[in-house]
Amino acid sequence: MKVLEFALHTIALPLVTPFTTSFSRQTERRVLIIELTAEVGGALVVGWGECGALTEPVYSSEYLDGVLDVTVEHLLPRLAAASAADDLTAESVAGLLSKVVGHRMAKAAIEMAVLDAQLRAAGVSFKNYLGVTRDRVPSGVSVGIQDSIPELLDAVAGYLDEGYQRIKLKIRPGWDIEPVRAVREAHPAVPLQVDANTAYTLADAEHLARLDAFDLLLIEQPLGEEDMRHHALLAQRMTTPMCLDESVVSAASAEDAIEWGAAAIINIKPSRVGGYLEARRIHDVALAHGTPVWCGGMLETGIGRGANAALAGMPGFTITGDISASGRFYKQDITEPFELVDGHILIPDVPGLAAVPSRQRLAEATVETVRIGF
Ligand code: OSB
Ligand code: MG
Repeated sequence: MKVLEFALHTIALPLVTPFTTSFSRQTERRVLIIELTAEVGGALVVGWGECGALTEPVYSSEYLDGVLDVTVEHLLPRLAAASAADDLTAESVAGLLSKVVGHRMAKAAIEMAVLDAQLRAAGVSFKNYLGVTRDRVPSGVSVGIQDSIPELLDAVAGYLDEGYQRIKLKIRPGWDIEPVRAVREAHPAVPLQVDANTAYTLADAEHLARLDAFDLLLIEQPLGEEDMRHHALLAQRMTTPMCLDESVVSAASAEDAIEWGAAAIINIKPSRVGGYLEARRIHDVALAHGTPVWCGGMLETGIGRGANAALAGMPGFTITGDISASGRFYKQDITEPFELVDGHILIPDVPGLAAVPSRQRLAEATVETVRIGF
């Protein structure tokens, strides 16, 4: 394809309730949406991408303003020659950007917009591109840290009433054993897991092993992003299966984590690993090793949410992911909302990655747009 313009929209969406993790308390989601206008075989096509980065570098080293800077100054210019030769494809984006170290979330958003435009031009759904045969995926919900255990129990009961099939509790030192115990006692049979977002060290092994009493599906990223070996050591001291999120940034690191015993399960987030194509490679590596995966989230708008649902339809995704309904985070999304249907999210089967934003909703939510002409 030949690119005409990348429009980088920074939008702000208020959250229905504050989302507190071990690293931050968010009341709004400020997110970069990429609108790509391109010419494919003489036809004008628009593609949409969404960036996973938060406003602060507290989940990973990337953050919104940094993503904007690297995208404008270092990433988009590297696509110019291929675009001018009408030779740009989604499959070529990662290679063209590979000299830039890291910045995977920024790269992922660009690749996503190109892939969306490419699939739309071809009239192919992401689901079919991936060879997915399922029509829907079970829906789980990530429950933030609450001010008290009664409030947590209320929140969990509300999500279960809505039909969510799996509960993930955010934990941190001081909010771990007792909240998990309370939820487990209130709901003895509910599929339950925890996510610490790197808040512990190996010195906490004995404390974390107390979570083994609660029949958890997994514990997600208890230790630091770079502590692969410590995760392997911790895994030997707990019976709860070890799952990595932050530490797995590529198919190569996924293979390391599996081979070294640092991960029995992997959370795949397309944005964290540089895009949907690398996410698929992680899926393939894990499937070959018999390691289950599930699809995580970054509070996606409908744009990323629909694409995540399609990815999670692949056969290795045997564990319920964090693909909730849009209403879990947003009163008003920028796309048509994804709803829970019998505890599931339906996998979109329309050309492209899935959803497109409404022009009016996008305009209402936009804080700033930067346009890069090609
Ligand atoms: O660790 O999975 C995480 C949100 C922001 C940053 C990191 C994480 C999360 C979530 C929410 O847990 C997942 C979602 O529903 O989008
Ligand atoms: Mg996580």
